[in-house]
Amino acid sequence: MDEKILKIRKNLKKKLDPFRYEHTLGVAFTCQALAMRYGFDLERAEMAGLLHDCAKRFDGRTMLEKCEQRKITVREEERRDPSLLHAKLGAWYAREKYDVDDAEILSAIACHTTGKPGMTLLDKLLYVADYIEPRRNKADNLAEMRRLAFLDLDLACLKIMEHILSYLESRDCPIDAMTVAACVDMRRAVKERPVCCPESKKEEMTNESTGKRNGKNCRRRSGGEERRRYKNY
Ligand code: DGI
Ligand code: FE
Ligand code: FE
Repeated sequence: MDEKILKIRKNLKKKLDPFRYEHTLGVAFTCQALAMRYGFDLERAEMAGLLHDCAKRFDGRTMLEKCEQRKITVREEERRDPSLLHAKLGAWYAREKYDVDDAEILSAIACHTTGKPGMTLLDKLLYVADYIEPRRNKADNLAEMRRLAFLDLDLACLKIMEHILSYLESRDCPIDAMTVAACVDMRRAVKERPVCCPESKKEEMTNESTGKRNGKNCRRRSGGEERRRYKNY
């Protein structure tokens, strides 16, 4: 794998502009750091990071043409805003030109711009890494998201999605239904996830709020509890 990674890196250095290449390295590195934290294979995380923007070297019209030539399905929203296409076109390049046959890596590349409902761990690692990588400097919540990413990946993902949506709304940008669906799904996932309580807290739990999951005592987290946890970071 090492040799393959080096070859891809060399190729991307030639193909991408220097800023995009630096961003790419930052995302690959951040994917690896998050993979260490959340227990994902480091090489697969690096590969997803390295290739995620490999198609971001064409203008919108060219990407639209390339998708049509390659019979890649283009939704109405993508036709209206073809810059979104670099994600799925990138997944095509990863498979056809960079010889990646790992479906999870291809999925993460394809959904890295909008997200999607039911994101896998790798989808989330890449989505968050793309936003927080060290050379990003525009978003006003970067410091907070960089910290949160290593504490609670799902919550970081949700906060980033919400931030992007409000940014797009404030600028009257067309919003892809997939971006909204991804955010709604992540909000549901964060709200519904169980909290496994430490032994010492068992007695604090009422019968009503106590349930069993994976053999451990759990309860559903309320919105208030979620907000308190987040505020404490
Ligand atoms: O390719 P990058 O710049 O590294 O990052 P990216 O692939 O996440 O693209 C970032 C841009 O995509 C960011 O400015 C927000 C935008 N974006 C995400 N969802 C939507 C969107 N833009 C529009 N118009 N509509 C969306 O639904
Ligand atoms: Fe991108
Ligand atoms: Fe990117």
